[in-house]
Amino acid sequence: MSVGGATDERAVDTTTLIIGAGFAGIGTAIRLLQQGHDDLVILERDVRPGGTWRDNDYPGAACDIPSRLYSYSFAPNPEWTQTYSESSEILAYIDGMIADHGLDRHIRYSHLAIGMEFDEAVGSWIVDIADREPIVARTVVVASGPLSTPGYPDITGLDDFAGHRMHSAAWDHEYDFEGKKVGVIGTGASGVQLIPELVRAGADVTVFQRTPGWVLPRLDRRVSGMSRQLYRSMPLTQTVARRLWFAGHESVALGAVWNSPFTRVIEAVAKLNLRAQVGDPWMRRQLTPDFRAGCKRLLMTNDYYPALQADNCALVTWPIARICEHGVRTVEGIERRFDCLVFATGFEVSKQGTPIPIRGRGGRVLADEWSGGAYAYKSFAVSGFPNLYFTFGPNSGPGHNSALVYMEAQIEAIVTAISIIRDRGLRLLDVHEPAQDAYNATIQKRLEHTTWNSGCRSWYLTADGFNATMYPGFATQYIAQMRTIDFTRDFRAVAAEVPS
Ligand code: N01
Repeated sequence: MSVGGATDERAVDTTTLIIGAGFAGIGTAIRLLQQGHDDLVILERDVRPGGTWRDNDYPGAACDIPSRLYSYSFAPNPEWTQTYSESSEILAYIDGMIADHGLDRHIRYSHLAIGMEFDEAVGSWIVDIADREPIVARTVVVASGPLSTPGYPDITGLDDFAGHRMHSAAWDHEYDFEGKKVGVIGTGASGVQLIPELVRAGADVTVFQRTPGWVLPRLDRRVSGMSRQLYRSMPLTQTVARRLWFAGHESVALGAVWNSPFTRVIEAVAKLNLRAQVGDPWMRRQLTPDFRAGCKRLLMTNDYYPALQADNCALVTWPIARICEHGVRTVEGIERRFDCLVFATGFEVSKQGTPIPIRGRGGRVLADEWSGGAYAYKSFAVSGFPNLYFTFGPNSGPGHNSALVYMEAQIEAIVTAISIIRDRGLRLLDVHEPAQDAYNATIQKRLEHTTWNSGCRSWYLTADGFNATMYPGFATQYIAQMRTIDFTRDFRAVAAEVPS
């Protein structure tokens, strides 16, 4: 591998190391290559790229954000066949970007990063990789995604179940659901997509719901061949469509982020949707949320409520007491027997942002620094951990707009930082702690006025209600803050020693 060009030339294997070949890692690599950063390596733990869209291939997996907005503006895709694309099409888009930009030669598959330490003297990160030699890199981008490890619920007897079991993020495609008695735990964004498919597949489905979510209609339609031809021949039409969807989602954020009268508007639309789709008053009551819309992810689906009312589906709202050898017992004492249990229970987020142990300047351990709640400067850099950048770091979650819109803003900031290190021949670039503290004080203050502070429970919040996940504002504001980073005022730059 080539050399970063600072004090100890042999010590640096690669200038930039990206951890993860999902959307964030691929997007970062494309923008780095476009800026002339050819010396980069992407570590991927799996044998295929795609991250969340590779792992979440349960039946019905699709994006609940319109495809025009769920793609990079620097890699538009005129070929989307639906307003909301299915996971296979999104994966094909990722594969297409890898092919178009020749990224495969940069990706090291089956390379699992397991820890990293900053060598201050050299100004580089030593990244440990399972069963392989470490790689030394001038800069590292953590793009491993906050929702990458399947989460199982803390229910007594979880391992006692003798039947088949699977998680939405680790689907068993060999299993034939037809005629099987299937219990589904979890009714979040993944649950509402897969439940209708299990009902359609002829399973006898029992849905265990702990908290009903706010459900909005999904305005999906096929994109005609003529429209795709238009998008291909006039790229401007793609930009226009993207802007329209962007504006639409910014208006949703008005109600779903801020605890405001607009929140009532979203709730009213969702209640009308419930009334239109569910005739039975008892069932409507069971499906009516008791928290402010936006606190959990809004659910966009047209076939979830109909599926719950199908003859081969039952909704159970009694809390689960325990999982037994043959099924699930609820608190009223009834044990229901199943052939298969499906967990649509989300992801392990406790280690969010620190998927691996990270040791920075002076031996500072990131997990310790974040033990009271994760924080960063503008979500992408942490003081004491120079030359290290995060995609989807603390308080960067979009909630109600496209993750890719936020990601693109992060990527631009990261590429700028890495270019500064290269162009100025720096050993390290480290954010000033006061700048980071001031930023986080503002973020936490603004969070007070959001729906996430309205007393609900959500994976966005820690058990004691701290929000290190979501950005308290509009995508427009987030993009603006990422474009106006003052690298001179807010960062400490240390030049590499020039060998005499
Ligand atoms: O997971 P979740 P998800 N007993 O954590 C329930 C992204 N995503 O995989 O609400 C009973 O939202 C839990 O109940 P409750 C998106 O960012 C995007 O669905 O905690 N139930 C809930 O119903 C999303 O936010 C797309 O009371 C238990 C469910 O399990 C994120 O992924 C599509 C329980 C978990 O819901 C996660 O969504 C899909 C227990 N002990 C997902 N523990 C797009 O289209 C948990 N639950 C872009």
